Amino acid sequence: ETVSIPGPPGLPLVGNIADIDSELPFKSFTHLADTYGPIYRLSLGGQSRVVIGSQALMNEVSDETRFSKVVTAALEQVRNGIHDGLFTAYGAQEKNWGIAHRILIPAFGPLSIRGMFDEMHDIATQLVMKWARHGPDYVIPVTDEFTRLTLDTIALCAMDYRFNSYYHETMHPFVQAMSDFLKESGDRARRPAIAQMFYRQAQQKYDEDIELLRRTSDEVIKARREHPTERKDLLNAMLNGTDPKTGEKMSDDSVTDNMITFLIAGHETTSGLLSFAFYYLLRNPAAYQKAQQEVDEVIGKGPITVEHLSKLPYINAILRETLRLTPTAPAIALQAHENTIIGGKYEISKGEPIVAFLPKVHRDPLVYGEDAEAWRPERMLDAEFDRLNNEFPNCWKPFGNGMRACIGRPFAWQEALLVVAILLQNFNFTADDPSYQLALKQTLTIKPKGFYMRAHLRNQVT
Ligand code: MNH
Repeated sequence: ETVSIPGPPGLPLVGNIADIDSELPFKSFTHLADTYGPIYRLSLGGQSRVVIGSQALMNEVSDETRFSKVVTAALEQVRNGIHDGLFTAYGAQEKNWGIAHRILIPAFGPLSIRGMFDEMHDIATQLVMKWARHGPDYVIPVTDEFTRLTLDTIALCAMDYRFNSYYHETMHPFVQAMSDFLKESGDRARRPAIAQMFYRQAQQKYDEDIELLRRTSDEVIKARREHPTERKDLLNAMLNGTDPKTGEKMSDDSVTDNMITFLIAGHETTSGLLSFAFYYLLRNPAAYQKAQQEVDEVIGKGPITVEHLSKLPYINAILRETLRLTPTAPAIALQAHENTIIGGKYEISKGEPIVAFLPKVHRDPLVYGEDAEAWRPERMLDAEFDRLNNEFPNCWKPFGNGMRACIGRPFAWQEALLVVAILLQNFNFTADDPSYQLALKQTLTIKPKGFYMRAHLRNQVT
């Protein structure tokens, strides 16, 4: 017996466009789930899609024999700039995805990432120096500062390039172009195709931004080809690596697509994670104290080493719990390979996008209990985290699923652990406005909006 999937009624032609807040879809998706439950159907841009928000349904669509990633809306637009790069590729049917995937898996593996520790530390130390110099009168725009940090880190680790973002008020032209390109991709996804021709200036700016992104990457690649190095970075992995399956190398275009992909995929998400982590820490003094105590006991006042990072279980749990409530990539989209039924009774057509809205998946009361809405790092300590994942598979999916899961996860994790630790080691933080209420800013990712803090130096700067 099948039942029809509930959902808001919508209007002819425009469908449910009025049900989605274009500035903050997060809020609308949450509200719709509260109204219709863990599965509902929407019609957007002439296409229907199903939104899910429970562990049981997440677990079902994580089965890669029945479902796989689908590129929709904004992501489809991002392909205008980076084509079949890893993040925007349709899948294994695009040959470049497989070649890049197999060449890059080892380059993103734990060993390679350990090798990037010194460079991550270099950038993190610069941030410590900056905040130490500015002193507690400086009102830190948390998300902007972390975005400078994560961008400088990925550029240095991936291709030995220094944006030096801390020293500039305005962002590097590449960074501006990237951010404008992403914003316009999102806006284009919301415009009906027919309206596109009325946006001639926007189109021209979009084309120029893409040109600038590709030209800058090409220059970095050309410089490396002319002056080869022994560095074990992502650029060398892409230029010199051979696909073990086909024996092929990555094409020049594919190297450029993926270079830009890492800069895009590799900075906003981690910056958001760090920003939310500090927001929750300042809201939860007991957790803050535990975290600082962990740093003082494990690391003390000396320099942080890569070995320290595996001995910070509480900070590890803080990061997991932060991505549970505020997954900075808040949705992933999947499609069924055949017409099928999910949840035992809901019909889904082959190819229809199924949007897994992670903030709801991650708040499933059957998994996380009565206090599912509370930020409580203790539930994410290894023993409890393992129990949850065994009992409720796929209950925590901030890095996506299967073959198309995040390739940068170990990179992001090492960076985030290091930054939280080095900051707690060197400063006491206070909220600039103790009555700050969490507000979100949404692009492809989510970040806290209007969140500021102050940094009071504790020890000698390391
Ligand atoms: Mn990342 C894919 C989340 C950091 C590079 N990433 C994904 C997906 C999620 C995700 C979710 C799956 C998207 C989808 O199904 O459509 N990523 C994150 C989060 C962080 C993150 C929450 C930080 C926190 N990601 C990073 C970093 C890099 C990176 C850092 C690079 C240095 N991510 C990628 C790439 C993919 C991806 C590349 C696409 C992989 C593929 O499909 O082959």
